[in-house]
Amino acid sequence: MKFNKICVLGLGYIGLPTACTFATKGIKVTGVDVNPAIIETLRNGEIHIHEPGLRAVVETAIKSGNFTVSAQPEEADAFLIAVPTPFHEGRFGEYDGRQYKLADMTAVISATEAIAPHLRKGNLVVLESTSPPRTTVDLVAPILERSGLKAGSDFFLCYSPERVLPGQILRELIENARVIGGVTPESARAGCDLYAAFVKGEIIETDATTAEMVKLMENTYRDINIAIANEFSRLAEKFGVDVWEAISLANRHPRVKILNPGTGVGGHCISVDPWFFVEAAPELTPLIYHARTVNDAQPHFVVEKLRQAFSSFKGKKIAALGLAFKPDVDDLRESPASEVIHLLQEEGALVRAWEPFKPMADMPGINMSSSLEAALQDADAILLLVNHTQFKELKATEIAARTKARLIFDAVNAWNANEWQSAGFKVYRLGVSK
Ligand code: SAJ
Repeated sequence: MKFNKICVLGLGYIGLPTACTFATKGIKVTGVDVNPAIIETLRNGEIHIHEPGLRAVVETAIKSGNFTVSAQPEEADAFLIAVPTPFHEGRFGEYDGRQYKLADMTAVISATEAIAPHLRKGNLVVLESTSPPRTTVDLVAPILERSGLKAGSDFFLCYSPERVLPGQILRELIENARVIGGVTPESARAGCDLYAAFVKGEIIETDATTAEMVKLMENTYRDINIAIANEFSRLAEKFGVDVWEAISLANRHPRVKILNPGTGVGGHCISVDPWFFVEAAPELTPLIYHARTVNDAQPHFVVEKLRQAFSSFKGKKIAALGLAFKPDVDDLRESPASEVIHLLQEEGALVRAWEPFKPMADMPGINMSSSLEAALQDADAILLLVNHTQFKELKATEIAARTKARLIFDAVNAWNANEWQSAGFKVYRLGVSK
């Protein structure tokens, strides 16, 4: 099948790179977003996302004349839905005493409704947003069929999960294997034809519900593995062991690959997606549920560990380094680092946060520093929360000369404890008993 024009709904971390990559392959792309600020930014040739290499791809796409933006979808050969699927704030389900979060599918529903009037016979619609199992057949298909056309026979319908890692999006978009789940085999085939425009990895056809489940399984698998690493950090402290050393030794086993403990699991994927399984089948998911609660509790564990350094946090001046949800990205959503800061502030600590990827971010209730210098000024302690490359490269002796703080807490195993001790710091590390 040949696609001359596509419409991409949602110009976020996935939609924008995907839309522009298609445009660089000679396909006319209309990028659609409901947020006027995003449309305005892109029309001015700017981008609203920090992602290595994205600016160049967007510029190439715009210059080629193939990429335009709009507030509304229009007729096209294919429609891609890449809108957020967060969970509802403040609304929960309950099963057997376990409270679970609920998926908010509002954006998927509105995007699908916006496509329906433009849908023509022979079109392809692909849902990329991470969604609960059966969303494509039970939610998206019925809305599109209000057009009078039948999914699978009049138009093709697929679910194809994005699997790209923030920080590596443009490379992974092209190189990763791509799963295309069709509501019919013909739909899957049409989806393959579309993504073959740029995907160099393997393209694998399956059905839509399998593809949805594959995506949720991938992120749930990672969440559970991070949870066990976090639980190991707690056990190591109890038994007087250095968890980082123990993990590196365990990982010499040919079939063991333990992940890293840290401040918890952030971002808008791994901390959200496992809940879709729990909501869909709470009676079948005790492990998934408990892994989520272990990771959600990890910021509290970090604060408990810090208590070894301070009998009370009241009035203590703390420089917190890193607010992003993970290393070397500027995304501060669902960041466990900010939760650690909020918890410390609740107990009276005076925290100044330094996030080099978004120094002026507006984070409600967090006192952002305009520079590392300003964060370190007057600090009693330095708290390292995110393993950004530029933090790893900080030299203990140089920092010692720039602050009166003589205590560090490293939650991410970024710094060499001996080096910081020699520079005069008292060192605390997550997963290491003192
Ligand atoms: N984290 C740890 N320890 C680790 C690894 C990660 O604490 O050993 C933390 C990170 O600091 C972060 C969170 O987990 O707070 C998630 O980070 P991540 O790098 O594991 O994943 P994401 O959310 O950036 O991207 C994931 C990826 N999924 C998998 O690796 C299975 C990516 O491929 C998906 O496309 C993405 O979710 C998504 O959009 O669903």
